Amino acid sequence: MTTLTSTPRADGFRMPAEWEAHTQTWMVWPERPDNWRLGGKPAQAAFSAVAEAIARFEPVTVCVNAGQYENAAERLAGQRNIRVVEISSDDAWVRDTGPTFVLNNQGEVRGVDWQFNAWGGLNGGLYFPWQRDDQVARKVLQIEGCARYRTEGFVLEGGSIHVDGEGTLITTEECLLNANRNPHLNREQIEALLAEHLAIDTVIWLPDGLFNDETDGHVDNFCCYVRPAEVLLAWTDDERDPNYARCQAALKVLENSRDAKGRALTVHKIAIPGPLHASAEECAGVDLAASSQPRDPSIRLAGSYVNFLIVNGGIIAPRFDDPKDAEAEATLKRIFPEHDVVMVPGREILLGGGNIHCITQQQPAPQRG
Ligand code: KQY
Repeated sequence: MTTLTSTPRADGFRMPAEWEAHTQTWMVWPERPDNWRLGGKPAQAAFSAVAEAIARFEPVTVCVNAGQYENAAERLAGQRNIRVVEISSDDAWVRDTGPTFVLNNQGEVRGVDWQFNAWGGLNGGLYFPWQRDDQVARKVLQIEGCARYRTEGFVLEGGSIHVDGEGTLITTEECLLNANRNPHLNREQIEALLAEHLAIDTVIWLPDGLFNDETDGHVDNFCCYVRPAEVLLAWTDDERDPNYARCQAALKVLENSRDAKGRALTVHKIAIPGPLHASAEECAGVDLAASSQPRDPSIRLAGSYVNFLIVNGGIIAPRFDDPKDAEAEATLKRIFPEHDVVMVPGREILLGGGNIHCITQQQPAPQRG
C-alpha cells in the first residue's frame, strides 16, 4: 500500500457526501467487556442486526479480532452481502478508527488515515491503549488497495465531521477545539487541515454536541446533512433538558450560516428520545477497568435519532423502544422520500456510547467525469 506525502486536495480528491453511491460499508465486531455488557454478546446481536439491515442495500465487511473470528463468522454465516475479515482493534467504532474515503473524478478512491487517540488520549480519553484502533484505517486501505494519506500529528475522528460533498463541513467546537485532541493547533490551522484533506472550503462550527456524549460532542450524534443545503438537528423544546441550550445555540449558528456555495441552510428538527438511562442490571454487566468509562443508571445516555447511516437506497436508523420512535421514523421518511427507512434496535449500541453512524464507515463508489 502506498502512503502519500501530498494531500487529497492537491491531488484532486474530495470527501463525497454520505448519500453518494457506496461500494460497501465497513463495521468492526464488538467484544470489549469493559465497554459492552455481558462480554459483548447483546452488542454482537445488535451489530449483526445492523449489518443485516445494511446488507439489504449494499455489501458489508465486518472486521474482527482473531479470538472472535470464528464466532463472528458463524453468527454472520449465510448472510448475503456480508464478509468477515480478521483485523485487530481495541473496540468497535469504525466511523472513528476507519479511513475517511476520498475520491477524484477519474475513478480513483483513496483514504485519509487520521491519527486516533481514543477520544482524548490520556486527557479524558475512553481507554488505553488504542494502538490497534489507530492501525485499523491503514489495514482497511491495504485490503482495498487504496492509497493512504496519514495525518501524523493531527487527531481526528470521522464521527466529528459531516460534509455535503460540495465544499461544506459541519463540526463542533466542543470536540475539534478540545484540548485533548490537537492542543498545538488553533481553529484556523484545523480548518486548513480539513480543507486540505477533504477538499472543503467552509466549516460550520456548532458550539456543542449532545449533552453527555462521551466523544466530546461528535456532530454525528447531533446534526447531519441530509442533502445539499439541508441539515437535520436533534431537538428538544424542554427548557429543563440540558440539551435545550445546546439545540438553541446550534440552531442559531445554522440559521446564520451560508454554505460553500453561498446557500442558506434549511434546518429540519428531530426529537431527542428519552431521557434514556441504563438500568442497574445493564450497568452491572459491564466489566470494571481502571481506564474505562463509568457506567451508572444516574448518567443520562446520549441517545439520538440523528446517528443513522445513509446507504444505497436506504436509511438505517436506531430505535430505542421509546414513545418518540414513531415520530422519528415518520420524520426520516418525510425527509428521505426516496429511501427505504429501516429502524433497527439501537439501545444496546447506545449503552456502549454511540450508535449506528458511529459503528459504520461507508466506502464510496468510484466516480468518473
Ligand atoms: O460514538 C462514537 N463515535 C464513539 C463512541 C465511543 C464510546 C466508547 N465507550
